[in-house]
Amino acid sequence: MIKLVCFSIIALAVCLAYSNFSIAVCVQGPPTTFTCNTNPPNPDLDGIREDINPDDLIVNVLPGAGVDTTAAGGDAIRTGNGMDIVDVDGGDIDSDEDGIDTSTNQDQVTVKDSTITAGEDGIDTSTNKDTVTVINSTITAVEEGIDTSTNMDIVTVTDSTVKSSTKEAIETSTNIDQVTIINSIIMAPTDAIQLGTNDDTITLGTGADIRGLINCDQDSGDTSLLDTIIFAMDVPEEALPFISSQIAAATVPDGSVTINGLFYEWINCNILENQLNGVRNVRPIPTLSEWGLIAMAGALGVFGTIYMARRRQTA
Ligand SMILES: [Ca+2]
Ligand SMILES: [Ca+2]
Ligand SMILES: [Ca+2]
Ligand SMILES: [Ca+2]
Repeated sequence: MIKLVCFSIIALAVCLAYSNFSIAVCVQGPPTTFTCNTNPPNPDLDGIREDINPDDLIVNVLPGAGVDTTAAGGDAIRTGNGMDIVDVDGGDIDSDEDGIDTSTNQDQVTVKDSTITAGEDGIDTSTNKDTVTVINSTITAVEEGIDTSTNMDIVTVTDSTVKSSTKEAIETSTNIDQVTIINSIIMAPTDAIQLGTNDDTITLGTGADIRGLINCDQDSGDTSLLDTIIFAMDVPEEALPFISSQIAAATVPDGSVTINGLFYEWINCNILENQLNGVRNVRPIPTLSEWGLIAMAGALGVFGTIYMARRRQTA
């Protein structure tokens, strides 16, 4: 009887230890690395769930691979308390809860050429200093598109769309956070970007299309803070003095300005920094069909010259 109990306890312990590492269908190996590829089942319908695993995990979603937990429930990719690295490259992530949730500790999430559709947060990196980089991707979330929570976080969005239907598209919460938006649509019903308490910096590059408010400090609007918006977009050289004067005249903590036809409105921000880059209106490089026309004109000219020369000789 004691033997049986012992055996059961050992079996249970083995089971628990094993389950800690074997929840995902995405291929595991080495133990702290998960790779989602295009081998069946694709999309992975169970997702990766490492609820409180303290290990530092690496998750790679490779081009063409998908994780879809909309039927099974739960987050699509959830890592535990370790320092985790999640890299989605050409992938498709779907969940009724979070798309990617990296939990506590310093995590790094990179999403490139991918789509994330989430019923809760698109990317939730929880506490500690997290880095989120989104390139050429679409994140559509019911709650926050990107939520980096407490501690100093760095969020960079390039050539992408980040959209929330009920909350903020980007929310960085407390501590000194840095958000950079280049050539992207950031869209939410009220605050498109919400930076929490402490001195945050948001850099707006060329094509930063913020559809909603930039809220530098959701609770206070404390004037002793140094929440900064940096306007760092390219503008036509001839418009540079006028746009610069518009930024100089814009008000804090609440105000607005229009640059390159895009409207920016902020609340609870303290400093507006002008890093506009005046560019000369360069003639665009001819397209292939235009080159074709140029080549044809050139050829006709050459043939014309030869023809005229021959006529002159025969005359
Ligand atoms: Ca973590
Ligand atoms: Ca974290
Ligand atoms: Ca933060
Ligand atoms: Ca702030």
